[in-house]
Order: sequence, then structure tokens, then C-alpha cells
Amino acid sequence: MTVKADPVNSNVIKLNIFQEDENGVDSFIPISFEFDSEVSTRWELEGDLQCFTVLKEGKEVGPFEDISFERPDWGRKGTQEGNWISLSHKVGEQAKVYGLGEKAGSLEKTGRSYEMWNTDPGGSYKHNEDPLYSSFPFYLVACPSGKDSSDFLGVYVNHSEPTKFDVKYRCGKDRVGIALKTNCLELFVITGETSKEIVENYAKLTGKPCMLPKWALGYHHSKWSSWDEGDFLQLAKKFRRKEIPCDALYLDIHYMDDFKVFTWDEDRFPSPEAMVEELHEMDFNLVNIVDPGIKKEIGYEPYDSGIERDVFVKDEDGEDFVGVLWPGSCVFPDFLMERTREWWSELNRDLLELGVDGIWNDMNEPAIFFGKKQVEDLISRVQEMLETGDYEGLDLRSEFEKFGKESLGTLVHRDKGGERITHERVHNLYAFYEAMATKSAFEEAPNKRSFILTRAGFPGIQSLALKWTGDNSSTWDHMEMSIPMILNLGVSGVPFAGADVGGFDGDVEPELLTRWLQLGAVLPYYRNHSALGTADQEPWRFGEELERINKKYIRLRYRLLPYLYTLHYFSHRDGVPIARPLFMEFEADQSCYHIQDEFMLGEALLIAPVLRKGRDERHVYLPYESNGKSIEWKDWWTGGKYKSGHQVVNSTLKTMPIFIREDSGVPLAESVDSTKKEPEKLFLKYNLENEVSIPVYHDDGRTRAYEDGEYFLGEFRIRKTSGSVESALEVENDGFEPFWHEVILKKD
Ligand code: MIG
Repeated sequence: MTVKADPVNSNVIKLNIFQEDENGVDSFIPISFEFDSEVSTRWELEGDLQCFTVLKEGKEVGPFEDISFERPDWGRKGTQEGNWISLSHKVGEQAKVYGLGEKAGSLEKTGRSYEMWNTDPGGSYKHNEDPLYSSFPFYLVACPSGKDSSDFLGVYVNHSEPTKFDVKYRCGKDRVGIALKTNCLELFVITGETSKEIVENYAKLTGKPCMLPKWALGYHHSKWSSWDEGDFLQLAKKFRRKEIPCDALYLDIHYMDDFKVFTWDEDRFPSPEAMVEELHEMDFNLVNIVDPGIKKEIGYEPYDSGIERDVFVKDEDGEDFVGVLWPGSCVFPDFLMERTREWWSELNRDLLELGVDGIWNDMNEPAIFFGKKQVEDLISRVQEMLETGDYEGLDLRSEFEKFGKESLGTLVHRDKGGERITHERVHNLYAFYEAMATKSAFEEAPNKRSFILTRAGFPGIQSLALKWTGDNSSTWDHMEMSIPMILNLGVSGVPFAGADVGGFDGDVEPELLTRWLQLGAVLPYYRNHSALGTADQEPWRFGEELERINKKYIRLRYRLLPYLYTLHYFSHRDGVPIARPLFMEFEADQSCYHIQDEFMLGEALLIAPVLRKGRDERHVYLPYESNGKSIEWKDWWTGGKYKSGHQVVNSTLKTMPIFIREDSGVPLAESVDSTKKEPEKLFLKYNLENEVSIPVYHDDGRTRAYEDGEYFLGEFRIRKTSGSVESALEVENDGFEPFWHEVILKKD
């Protein structure tokens, strides 16, 4: 066995573990890792091959042991064959583990195992259901040595093969087990002084989050519905008439003719071009769903051209794989091949040229209801049973449940040279390659930022797309569950994520919708979406009183846009999450490590959403600063001051508790109906004890001109002087004219 170590830079080291005769990984992960040619940091490996430790400048950063080339008993079931590698990372019993992407469990991951295999759970998922739509084989350990509370480490397992993580569970309470089927394990050990630095260093490795158009930060409204052009435009007009801000509307699968992607249902959408124009005149952006399955139908252009260019995934016999989805029998693009991506880009370009602003990639795990072969096989088995009269062992329900998954196992991809690649190796990359293809369609459009919403994903997807967390339910539980999911996506390098606000499955109750619209207003991606056949959940749906509150929070979102856009820019520049677990801002405060019903929005705001029905008061924990020092927290609504520690605060339906951290502040603007309208004034709202710095970023919000320095970045400094308050603006980059004509310091 060999362990090979290659320093990537002063914070990251790459390890390869393999049996004698292997050299290097044959990976399909489309990320190119940049190695620093002159790493001055002293990296060492110490110990023997059974148990070794990585040392950085003489300091232990990660002991690894139990290396084995067999499937461990906690490894993935059902896939015994092939070469396995497993090992454990000794993190210590006290350690806390975060990250691992989109998981429907708690923020801290101890005591469970997690699988990386992009999966559509087929309807709303349950608490702790695993795996889900995306795979992020990255975790952050807090306190790896168990001694120093502010010690952090990141581990990224660079494999798209299904990988299992056992977090301080069956492999031992002091370790994280990693197991997968490969000949050569490749992992990156990521160091940094703080948890933020680890996430930043991880983001640098796998790709910085993309800079989205500003409208991505507005309120978005969606509904899986069979509405027509008229209904859709009515909806748009209603938002404007009611002066409830909204930046984007979505068209789900029913806009298409017979669910055929890149078509329009001509009865319901007879003039899409004119409709898009009208939406644009009202300052709306339009996002259309695009599923990967292509209906197998001669005469349907995407099918014909796909056949001609040989772009589809094959089955074991070398035929185009056929699986069933919404349109019926479908074939599936093999995005791994460049020619497929070119073809896909051309198809998407047609939508963009028509005026569509964003593309919504659903079902891209990929999800397949069932494969043709599975059905044929079942039919022949049933036939046999009919003939012999022996029905024993026929469990139709479990047959159907296995269908989707089993059919995936028969998919065959091809790489550049036309070589056959089993689906298992690249399954987790399907959405990533699809997003690459979609992105290139946007790149053709003159100087426009892309908007790609994806359900599935893998590390690196953040540089192409934003992520929503799939099919949740309109329940209080699901709203609560969405917080650790979104926070851990942020920890895992995907800062721009959100859940379906109001809940997807089931009818939302009025109070829940209001509370969810409040929570969504302060999370990165703010889209209201719900399933076909469920109650409508527009902000005005449940009477005037609730409409007023809902509107107030959607407007709060727009008032917060200068802050949110600045945070978005920083997440793009540095990889730092927008919404952060409390511990990320208050690392020395041990109470913060398990809190998942509060979070920080940037450095300045603590959000304590109300997650239970009928709560007029809520318990809030307000963290202590680094040296255990109590600080003042300022109530966003009343201006009242609270000290660090446990507090009970007012949370009647019109109040979602928000606090401003001591010596922090945020830039605000007037609310506008859509981000296409620029506000005129900038307000600074803060909690001043000594000195506050408030950074502000601004650019044109649409093009890539910011890459050439056409942006504004500055910092307002506010200080208390004897008896008065002084403010000054320090400009870091003045490549773009700020939107404001006036700056107002906000007193309560
Ligand atoms: O099989 O397009 O998660 O957001 O509305 C369901 C219909 C397919 C699943 C997505 C959901 C979307 C729905 N889709």
C-alpha cells in the first residue's frame, strides 16, 4: 500500500492512498485543481501505513487509520464486488462535524451515516432520509484534536463514486469513516485558522460560487400548475397591482407540449414571445423548467437531432437507453460528451433567444420512473407466473420501488474517446455536466449572467448554478428542517440555496405560509413554490391581515438587498456562506455549536425565525464574543437592547425576531417592486457601541462587466465621538456609480 502526499498550497494537501500497482485516479470530475508551484509550508506525514498523521509546520492536523481494501461492515450495502478502500479519520470524541451538503437531518452530523448518491426520493422526503438529490463529500470538523476549541479541519473526498461517511457512529465514536469503491482514494485535507477560512479554502479548491444576476436575490413566485398565458400574466399583474415586490415567475412542466422539453403547449401558450415581452415590460424575469429526459418520438426535433448526433446514454447492449418519465418513453443526454453539451447548449439557446431569463434543471439526479428493460423483465416474469400458476414471491410494490434505481444501473456513458463508462462512476456528476452545457448557452448571449437553478449537484456546481432543496412539505417540521439543510449547503461551498417557501407538498396553512415567507426573506434563495393540486400560496391568499404581514416581509427582503447583494458578492469572491451557523461567527462560544433554529445572515444579523404554531414569544440564544465577553444585541424592530445569553422575546405573528450584533450594521434601501428599479437612498442601520464598519457592493446587476472592475466597493465607518456620531466612506473600488443619491444614518 502507498500513501502519496502532494501539497496543493499552504492550506491544502492532497493524499492518495492505493495498493502497490495503482497510480493516480481516473476521475471524471470536471474540476481542475490548481497547485501552487512554490508551497513554503512544511507538510509532513508521520507514522506507518496503518496509521499516519498529517503534520503542518510540525502540528498534527489529521490522523488517519484503519485503512482497508475491503468493504467495511458499515459500508454501502449491496455493492460488495469491485475494489473498496476505506479508512477512518480520527477526530476525537469531542469533535463536531458539519457539512456533507444537503441532508435532511441536524446541523451537527454525529451518530449517523450518510451516503453520496444523487437521489430523487420520489415525493416529499422524511426527516433524516438519506441520500437526497445532491452529493457533497466534504465535511468540516470543529475541534479535531479535542483540546483547543477553535481548531478546525476540512476533508474533501474527491470522488464521484458513491461514497459513504460514517460520522462518529458505527465505526467508532471518535472517528469519521469513509468508504467507497475505487482503486485509488484521493482526498484533500484542508486547513485554516477559522471555520470560515476552511470553507473559503475548500471553495477555492472546488470553484468559487457564481455571481448571479441581481434579480436572483429578489422574491420569486412559482407554482406547478396547468395555467395558461392569460392566468400567468394575470398573476404578474396582481403582484404589481398589490405592490408586492417580485422579480421572477416560473413555468413548470405544463407549459410544454406533452412534456416535451424545448416546446410550448400551443393551446395554452400560443404566443410565448409576446408573453415574455409583456412580463419584461412589467419588470419580471421568466424561468422555465427543463428536464433532461427527451421524449422518444420521431419528428420531435430534439430527439431527431440527438439521434443524428449520437448524444444519448446507452444501455448494456449499446442501444439508446429508454426510461419512462413525464413525457412517456424518454432517452437521456450523455452530458459527459462534449458533443452532447454543444447540442444541449444550442437547444437552450433557443429558449434564451425567445427571452427566457433563467433555466430550471429538475430531475437531474437523474431521476427515472422506470426503465423499459425493467418493465419487459417484469412482464415476462409475471407471464411465467401466469403460466405456472405460482405467484409466490411476487411483490409488485417493491418491484416498482426498485425500478428507478435498478434502471440507472444499466446506463452506460461514453467519454471523449468513446470509451464506455459505467453509470455508477459518473452518476453524481450528471447535473454538473448538464449545468456546464446550460451555462455555455448563457455565455453565447451577449454579456449576460446566467441563472441556472438545479436540484442535483456535486462540488463545483456552485460555480454554475444555484440550488433548491427539492420536494419538501407544507409542514412546520419541514420549515424547521430547511435551516440546517441550507446552512450545511453553505458550509459545503454552496452559499446560494433555498427551500420551497410555503412547502411543496400538501396544502399550506395560513400561519405557516406567513412564518415561512418571513424566514425565506432572510435566506439566500427566496422562492415560493408548491405542487400541482395543492392549495395556492400567493402572499395574498389568506386574507388582508396576513397579506399585510407577508408584504411587509417581502418588502423587508427588498430593503435588505444592498446587504444581501454585498454578501452575495463576498460569497462569490471568497466562498464564504451568506447564511451561517452561529458557531461560524462565534467560535469560542460552545453553546453555538448545536443551535440550528437560529442563524447569522452575514456578520451583522442574527435571525431567530418562529418555527412553531401560535408562538407569541420565542426563546433566543444571543452569543457571547470571543473572550466570553457579553455583548449588546439590538432588536431590529424596537431598537431595544439585550445582553448575550438566553432571552425570551416577542414573536407575535407580525414579528420575526432579528438582532443586530454589537458594533455591526447593514446597508438598506427603500423597497422597490423589482430589482430592475434602482432605489435612490441608502440607509445605514446599526448597533453602535464604539465603531461600526459597513461594507457595500454595487454593480450593474446583469452583465459580467464587474469582472473588469466595473463595480463599486466601499465601507462606511461610523464612530461615536463626544456627543455625536461621525461617518465616513472609504472607497475600495469606484468602477461603478453607486445607486444612491443620499445616505441616511438610521436612528431608531
Ligand atoms: O416529478 O416539475 O422537485 O419542484 O414542481 C415531479 C414538477 C417533478 C419535481 C420538482 C418540483 C416540480 C415537479 N418536479
